[in-house]
Amino acid sequence: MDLQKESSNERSGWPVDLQRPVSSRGGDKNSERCVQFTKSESQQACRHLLHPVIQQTWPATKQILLPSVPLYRITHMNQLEATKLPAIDQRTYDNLQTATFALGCFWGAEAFFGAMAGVVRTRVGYAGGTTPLPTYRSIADHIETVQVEFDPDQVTYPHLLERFFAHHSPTKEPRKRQYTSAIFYHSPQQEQWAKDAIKATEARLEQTVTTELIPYPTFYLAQERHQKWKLRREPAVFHELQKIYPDEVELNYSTAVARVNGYVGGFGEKELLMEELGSLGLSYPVQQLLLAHFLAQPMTGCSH
Ligand code: MHO
Repeated sequence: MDLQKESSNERSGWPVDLQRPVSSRGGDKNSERCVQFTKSESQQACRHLLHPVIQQTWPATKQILLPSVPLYRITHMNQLEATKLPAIDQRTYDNLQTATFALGCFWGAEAFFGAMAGVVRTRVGYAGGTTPLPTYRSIADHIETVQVEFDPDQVTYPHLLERFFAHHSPTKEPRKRQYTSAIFYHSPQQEQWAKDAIKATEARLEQTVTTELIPYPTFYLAQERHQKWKLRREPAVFHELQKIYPDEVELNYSTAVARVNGYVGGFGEKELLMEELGSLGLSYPVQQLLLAHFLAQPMTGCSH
């Protein structure tokens, strides 16, 4: 199949060859915006669609859910309409890296990392279990997880680890497997840094750290209502970003959206917010509203 040709389905944009069913292709009512792929299909799709989640290796038997709108549209849109995008989303990066963490409820965790300098994209999902196709309602043995793409020239993995350990209680037993503290390492170097950080945290807290250290597995993207949860609770702000990114996949891929999701929840540093405020794609009144939310919010985890 020539994936460079735009032989794509009108509605979803996936190449038509990938539209045919693989067994039931999901079937969960919450995954209607997802399409299920086998490994070889995913690899082809990955090359074509530049999907960040699947640029990893995984066992041949595993399948993965991808959003039903492919990211190559973003590439097209960036070329065609670059000037209409928020300035922060027009930046380009040579060498982004991925970090995957679990630190309790993923709503707050995504906002926490999204507001951090050097973090370029965030998304939430499920990882660490064996049950196929988890969803929020049938999470089974998976853990709520946040995945972060970061620019290592601006923020290092050890710094992300330091923030990870500072932001939750890594010595407590989780109230459910769903909220287990875990680091999913993507390379031997990340594994070593994580081990060092666990040791340093144990020395600092004088307690045993219960954080699980797990090789990066399949990551199942959560349903869109869980992505950028904090932002979705503030309609006046959310709707301006939705106007720029009417497509949910594009919305979730935006740095501006990741940042605003963090700032609206009170996360991040005021200096960075002031520096970035004009680059987030928001009108002047909504910039002021964002600032007001930032100053008023107590940096809550999961609640509204
Ligand atoms: N509010 C829920 C957690 C939601 S979360 C995405 C609770 O605290 O039980 O797990």
